[in-house]
Amino acid sequence: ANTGDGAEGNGDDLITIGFAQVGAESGWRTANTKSIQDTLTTENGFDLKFSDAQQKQENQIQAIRSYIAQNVDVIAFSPVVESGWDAVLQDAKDAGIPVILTDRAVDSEDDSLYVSFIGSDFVEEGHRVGEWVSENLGTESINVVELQGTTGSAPAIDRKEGFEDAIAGNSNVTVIDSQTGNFTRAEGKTVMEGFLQAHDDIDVVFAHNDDMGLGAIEAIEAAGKKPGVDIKIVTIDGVKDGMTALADGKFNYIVECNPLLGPDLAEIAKKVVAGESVEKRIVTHDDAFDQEGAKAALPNRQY
Ligand code: GYE
Repeated sequence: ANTGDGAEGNGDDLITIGFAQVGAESGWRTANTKSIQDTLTTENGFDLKFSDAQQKQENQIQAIRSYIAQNVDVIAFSPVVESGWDAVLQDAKDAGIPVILTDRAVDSEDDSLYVSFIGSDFVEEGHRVGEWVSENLGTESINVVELQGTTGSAPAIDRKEGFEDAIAGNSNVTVIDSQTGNFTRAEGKTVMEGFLQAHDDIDVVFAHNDDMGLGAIEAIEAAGKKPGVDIKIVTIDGVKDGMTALADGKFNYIVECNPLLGPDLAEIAKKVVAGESVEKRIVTHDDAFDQEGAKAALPNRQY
């Protein structure tokens, strides 16, 4: 592939794409990786090079640098944190390799460093959770603890902001503690154990993703309380385990975050390589579910 002069590439007309994934921290991430690997296949015209950064920015930068060195046609990645990308993105640009952001944003001021950004509106997701809490649980005075996603990541920053904005007008709703659980089930559980030791008046857990909420279930049950009843749990993602917990009454509300970004990525990559113009921002559609909604949706969930 690449410049089309026949001097390099894979000997056919496949598009070589390097994808630098964040890691395998959550059910969402597993579904996202599967969507990308199932879509960017040779049958669909792609030669996919895939790397897993194990949630470390330095690994992601190294992967991107190796894709530049291999002179791939397109680089795509989901930035683990928002900041610190300008230098490597400038190198890709100087090498003439277009970059597509999937899922998470960067905070670079120069938006010519990437051609398109595909993913959900995380502020909106946090806002929808906050609205639901305020309207359904905030009719009396409630204490909320927050399990934040990875520090410095776009979804953690934006979901916190959206939630805070939505509850700002309701003085019944107070966030009494907030810490990162790094988007994993294990850390969600540990942080929740700490919250339960420090506070005996927790009414609601707001977890930035399902996995941390699932960890919180374990901590709450170990403390002899009923998740979903004694302590309500609201989360974001809508993966199978999260939807099952919601249908079982252990979660109370989920705002979906769609991980199936492979098809949009394939389409944008093809257009970019063909020299066509592409949309700078593609916002994915997200649903929301309460317990009854989860029961109805579960049989047809893809992930
Ligand atoms: O919500 C979480 C994952 O960036 C939207 O990352 C993604 C988030 C998702 O670890 O489960």
